[in-house]
Amino acid sequence: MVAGSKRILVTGALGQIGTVLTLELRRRYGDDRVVASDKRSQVPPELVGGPFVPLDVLDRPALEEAIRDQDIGTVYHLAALLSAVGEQHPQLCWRVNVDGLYNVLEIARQHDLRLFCPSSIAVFGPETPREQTPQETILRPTSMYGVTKVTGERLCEYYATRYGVDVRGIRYPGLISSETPPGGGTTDYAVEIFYEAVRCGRYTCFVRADTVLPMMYMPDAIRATLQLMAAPRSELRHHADFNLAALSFSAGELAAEIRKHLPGFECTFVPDYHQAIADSWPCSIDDTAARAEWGWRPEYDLATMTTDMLAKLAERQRRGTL
Ligand code: NAD
Ligand code: AKB
Repeated sequence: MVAGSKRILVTGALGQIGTVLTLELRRRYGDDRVVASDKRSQVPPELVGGPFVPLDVLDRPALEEAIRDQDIGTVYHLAALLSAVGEQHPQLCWRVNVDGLYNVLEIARQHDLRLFCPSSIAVFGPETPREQTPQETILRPTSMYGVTKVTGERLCEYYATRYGVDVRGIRYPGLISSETPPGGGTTDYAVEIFYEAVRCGRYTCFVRADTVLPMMYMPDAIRATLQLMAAPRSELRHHADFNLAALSFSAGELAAEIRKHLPGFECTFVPDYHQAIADSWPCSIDDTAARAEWGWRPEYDLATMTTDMLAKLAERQRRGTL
């Protein structure tokens, strides 16, 4: 939903979610009404059809100027560092994920913006119940990324209740997409495995075969995002911390599912530093609140996602864009 006639800004628009979300927003609202932005400035061909502004979310004056000049009413704030990169650069992770979000919230408060600010299953930690993790539960993450995501959720809640900012968000699980590669997370193996299966029929996975994490196919994630943003505000009891579930499978089960389509596919499992982060996250998620408050239902299961991913990647390989 667009606030009045104002335009939409997507921060971190060149990332895994941002590229696909920007395209879908432009399809719904028109190319000119969706301004993509990112700290990086090499715009991929699929996004050149609409406006792009280079923006570092840590530069609050530049962010505010862009929001004023571009007549922005809604921000999808996707600029962030993910868990694996965040563990390599914890200080930068805090700055981008917390200070960047704080800048966006402050500008939203002053300019009456609507916001989408995603969270993650990384808010959970080793003490959280791992099966069917409840909406309201222990939030004691052990990764810096998780620490920033809990902080972000609490900041959003504060701005929603204290200042009435309309800020919404989802605790996304690991997202699997055939379009833009992931940006340095723990769940990246569940995307890389597809790319490498199609490219060369082999993959070395950086978590154990029995590692089970909650995942979701990108079309479901985009649909969820836009559905939450379109929900009547009066129906929402939660703001920026909705649990969301679709799929849970082990890395070994994913390899076996791919092998049904590509029988020669070989996957070996060589756990590295990602394993400790993966082991601190839940296996499955209870998303009753999202279902009750805004009608969430996933469409893809492991079999339908795998069929679609492999078909899309094979098509990209034929076109020479893989
Ligand atoms: P990504 O890493 O693919 O993209 C993030 C983008 O932010 C990149 O294009 C990067 O250049 C940009 N960026 C980094 N620092 C910036 C800065 N200072 N100013 C402006 N731009 C900057 O991430 P993503 O997967 O698209 O994730 C988007 C959001 O969704 C993040 O908040 C992430 O925590 C959340 N999320 C993603 C997943 C997932 O599986 N992809 C799961 C849970 C939550
Ligand atoms: C990551 O692995 O860091 C992300 C996430 C689940 O937040 N995909």
